[in-house]
Amino acid sequence: MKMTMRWFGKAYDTVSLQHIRQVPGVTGVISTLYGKLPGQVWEKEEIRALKEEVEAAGLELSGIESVNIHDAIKTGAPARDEYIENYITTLTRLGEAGIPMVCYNFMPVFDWTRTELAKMRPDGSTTLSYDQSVIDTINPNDMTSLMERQSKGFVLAGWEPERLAKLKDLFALYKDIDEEKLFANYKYFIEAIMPVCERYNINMAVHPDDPAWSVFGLPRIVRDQEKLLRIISLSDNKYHGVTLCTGSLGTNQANDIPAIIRSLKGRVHFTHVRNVLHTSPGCFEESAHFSSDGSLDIFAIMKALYDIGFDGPMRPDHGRNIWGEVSIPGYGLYDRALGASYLSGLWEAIGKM
Ligand code: DNO
Repeated sequence: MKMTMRWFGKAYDTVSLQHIRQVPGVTGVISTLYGKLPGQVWEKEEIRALKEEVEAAGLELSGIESVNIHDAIKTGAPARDEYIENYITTLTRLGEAGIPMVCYNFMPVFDWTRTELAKMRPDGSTTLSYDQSVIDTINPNDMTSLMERQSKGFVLAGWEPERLAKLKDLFALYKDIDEEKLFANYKYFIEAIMPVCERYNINMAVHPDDPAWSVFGLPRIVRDQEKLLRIISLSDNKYHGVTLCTGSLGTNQANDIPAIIRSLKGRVHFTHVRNVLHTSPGCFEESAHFSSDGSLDIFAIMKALYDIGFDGPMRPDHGRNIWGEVSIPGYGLYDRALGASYLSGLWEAIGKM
């Protein structure tokens, strides 16, 4: 396992590479070219500059999160082949730069969804939370203002303004797309990109849907063990794998995450480890990483990852905002550093057991 942290780039992040470098055990960052729209080709020069900046700080660029997928690919629209070509060009350039892992998602319209970005916890920290009853009563078009109101002026990955401006059109695109069609379009995409991944040794890691169920009536297919195994069966190429995100899969209490990890041996290419606290049916909040603070057994999760020989990048994923830190919601330095240290400690202990 390689411990990493997500870094949004100088123009967007409140956390510097120098700070990340001082978190014990962290050897790399996961980043992306923010501002790139789904479908856009990434320039060689931009990739090189990002890599050099990270390496100059004594860190490794351990992977990209995300190269986003254009909706024409997800919906199987006529333009999909053109966008797949663009995706392949971007992967080729990332491969030439030696990037070993690319995370992406196959969620229609919305990426991760939360209803509050700064819910106050009893200890005075704030965190992201979700309440299904709010989602049930809200018009999807109002999600934009709900997120904007709470984002403290930061651009949230997955909630880029350019994307949200087109919500109505996006919903129209998915009108006839059900789970089966989404699976078929996914297979078409994976088959098309596997040769370039194989050529450059790029592990592709699909991120689970968050929360792990359908929102606003949109189909979502990356959400439980059965569906993950079906996704893996879309290609027997080992470069086709998953981002094991415990916080996303853990939104559904029926998901046995250690069992899911064991069933995906060899195909877990990236891990996001964090905890969630279930407060009532359909409601959860992001707790501190410790098992004692949330509903997930983080020790059992780390043990399962250790047992399957997981050797890819891991990141502590979201943290609470603590000690008065103002940051991109979920991506402050302090609580993620505590999370990284806790996870590295568990890993060392499991190794020595
Ligand atoms: C949220 C993230 C997601 C993730 C994408 C991957 O904090 O976990 O936005 O990066 O779904 O494409």
